[in-house]
Amino acid sequence: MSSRLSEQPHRRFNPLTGEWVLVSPHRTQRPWQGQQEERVVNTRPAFDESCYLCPGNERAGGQKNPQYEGTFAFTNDFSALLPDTPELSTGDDMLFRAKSESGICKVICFSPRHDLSVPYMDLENVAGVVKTWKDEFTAFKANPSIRYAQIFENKGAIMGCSNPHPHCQIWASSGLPTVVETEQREQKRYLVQNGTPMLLDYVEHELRKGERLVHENDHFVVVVPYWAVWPFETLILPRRQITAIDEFTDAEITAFADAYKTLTLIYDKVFDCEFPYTAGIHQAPAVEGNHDAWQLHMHFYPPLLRSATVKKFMVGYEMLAMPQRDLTAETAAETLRSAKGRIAGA
Ligand code: H2U
Ligand code: ZN
Repeated sequence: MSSRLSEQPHRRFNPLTGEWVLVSPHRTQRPWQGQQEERVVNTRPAFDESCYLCPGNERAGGQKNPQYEGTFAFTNDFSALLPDTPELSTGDDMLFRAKSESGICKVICFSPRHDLSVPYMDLENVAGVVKTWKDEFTAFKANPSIRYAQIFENKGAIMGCSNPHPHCQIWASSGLPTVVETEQREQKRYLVQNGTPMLLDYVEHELRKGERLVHENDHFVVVVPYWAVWPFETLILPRRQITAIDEFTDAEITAFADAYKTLTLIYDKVFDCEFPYTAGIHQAPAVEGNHDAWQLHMHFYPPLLRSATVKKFMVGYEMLAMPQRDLTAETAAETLRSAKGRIAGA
């Protein structure tokens, strides 16, 4: 992009959502007298007898966790979606429209260790998490009442995570969630217009340009997307077309684990803290069909902006007009690459 444009206030287009983000590079120097978050440094024990996710402990619903050794998946005791919801609808009322939604919600503990988040787990164990995602997705695909499986991780109290024991969730639903529906529509539009999957074209451009690259291995690439909204937002993208996680080979499971582990380790190095984020995989619906436009990808949305204690707020103009960011995607990628340089052995 022309260097003059990147130094001026400008807007950038997100082709996945069809929305714009306002970029104001000159604004990073403004003073901050607002809210400060607590700096989160991990002082957790390997086992916490009061944790409802640790092996052998009792959960809120009264069930006891097994002495699990790898990942442990269970049905959420407070599921937002239930499998036996009757099919009801208000019909086509223009102003008061509703229909029932059914589904299954699962919680997946990454490992028995209460203290080990993804960046500090062995690569093999992170691969075990990715393998569990593949197995869960495959099972949901075989379930005729499920249309989509949303895999996500909320990390850190600042992101609403209710328990520090490393875990993620999968919410599988009878309908397509709205963000996924939007990305599907835009990817289909791109395929019709260009004849190739959007994110496959995109990753090739990013590899050629290099300015937003954070990490790459044989199968995956990590970039700060050109249209990033959150300060250190990133995307993990495959190098070949992969529409959903059930297509991952064993080598891709390990390579995806490497991207996940390395990126989160880089994040922890940026401000020397346990870096919070919400992350999740977008992929084709968990039903057989033509998913040619889809390219699986994982979004990371970390809220921290300028230090371990100052986060970005999505309020005011962002809520009422359009999202806005101060530092450019290129500057954020540079910061992440220099944090990567501080990882021992990198
Ligand atoms: P977070 O990923 O936002 O921390 O959520 C943890 C989930 O764990 C949350 O959805 C579930 C909550 O319903 N949970 C159980 O299933 N059993 C429990 O004993 C407590 C929490
Ligand atoms: Zn625990």
